[in-house]
Amino acid sequence: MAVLDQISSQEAMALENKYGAQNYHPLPVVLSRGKGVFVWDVEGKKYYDFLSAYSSLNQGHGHPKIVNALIEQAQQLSLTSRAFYNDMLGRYEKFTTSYFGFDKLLPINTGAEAVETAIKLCRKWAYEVKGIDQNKAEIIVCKNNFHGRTTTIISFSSDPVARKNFGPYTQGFIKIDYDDLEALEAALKSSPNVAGFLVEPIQGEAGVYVPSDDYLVKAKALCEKYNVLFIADEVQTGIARTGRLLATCGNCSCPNKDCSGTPDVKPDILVLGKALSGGLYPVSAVLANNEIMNVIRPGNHGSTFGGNPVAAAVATAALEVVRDERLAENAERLGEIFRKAMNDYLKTSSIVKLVRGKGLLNAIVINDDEDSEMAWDICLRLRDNGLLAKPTHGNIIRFAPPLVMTEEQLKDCLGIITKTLREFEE
Ligand code: IF1
Repeated sequence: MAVLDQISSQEAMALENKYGAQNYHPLPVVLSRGKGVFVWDVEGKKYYDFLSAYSSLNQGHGHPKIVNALIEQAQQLSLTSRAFYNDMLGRYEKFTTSYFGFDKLLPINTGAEAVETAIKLCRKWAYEVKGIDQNKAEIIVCKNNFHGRTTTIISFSSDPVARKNFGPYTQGFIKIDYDDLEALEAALKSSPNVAGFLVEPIQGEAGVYVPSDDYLVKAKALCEKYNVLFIADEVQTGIARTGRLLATCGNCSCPNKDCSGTPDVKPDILVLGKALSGGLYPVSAVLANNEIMNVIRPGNHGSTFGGNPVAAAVATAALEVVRDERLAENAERLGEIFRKAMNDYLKTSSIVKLVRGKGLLNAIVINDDEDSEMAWDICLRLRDNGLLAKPTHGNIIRFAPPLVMTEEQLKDCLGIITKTLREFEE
């Protein structure tokens, strides 16, 4: 059978089970096409995509502007490595640093690589600028974090499944409770070697935990007080997902100039990924101002594909789509509609106990224990009813559609979600 011969869902799943490492437990659906907010399985059944590849497809599947940028650049020049200059990287760096309001950008590929880059950058700044003793730098992280799956990152993970049997672990991390300013200040005071605070503005994988309104702004102020770098991991929350260009808001070029969102919390180091490319290509980035980024010198860091011309072209187009189609505003508006409708449903539900989220990063908590199968069974029934979502931890279902969704489509989806949930009500 040639690789591109038409295959059935069952055949596709059997091939993955036989020949693929079993590092995931996917929902049993085999997708073969995507357009906008829709995906189709190999048998031609159509679904609303309510995961967006974990907030990578904020601009929707197959956005023509981004696809064309990919095709045109790929036909022109795909990769030079950084051994030579290319005509795309500098222009992309200028556009993107201005878009988010930073002096410099370090281009990389995946979110985890960008987080690793931020850790290295923070440590080097600690030794060369702050003056911390060699190999003593500490970075504060939050329990129940998710920042990727490399060995250093899982070294400070709270998830035993992500961490167990991958030791020995990287040292230099202090774990504190999320959304706990007292714990943060205590950690900042605990050692003169604290270099940074790495935090998700909303803890996505943990179950879409939205912190208190003043958490990020006060955490940033504490970091300033103790001369510690505030590192925002916006890989999942960034690029308009939470109703603003960045969940930390920050001096951005977002069209919501009169944004009434959380006060500007400008990170010292900003980590981006996922929807930076609209899900078309692995593109991530670390942004910082000169006094931090200039500690990086030739030979300190890099990657073969980091900053390649296709990544530059695709990310530029993806960011232009976010700006020109005002996706942050759409996410804000539709998110309000979604949470209101789900909170109305919750009032008469025996199974949904909580709805939380910001913009179009939302989740419902099923009134069941962590290891119950109900959330999984609900997602299987949602699939049967034409909508794809997946549980995060146990009894939490994340809902994150592409930000290009229309109000009419959202209301259609709310009908599918509430109809499906009713099938599980006692
Ligand atoms: C999986 C979820 C998990 C991230 C944040 C860095 C990264 C991610 C805040 C790393 C990646 C992905 C990874 C994917 C499932 C998904 C995910 F939170 F989005 F749901 F796992 F927790 N920072 N999140 O969310 O970026 O290296 O993957 O490009 O690994 O299962 P990456």
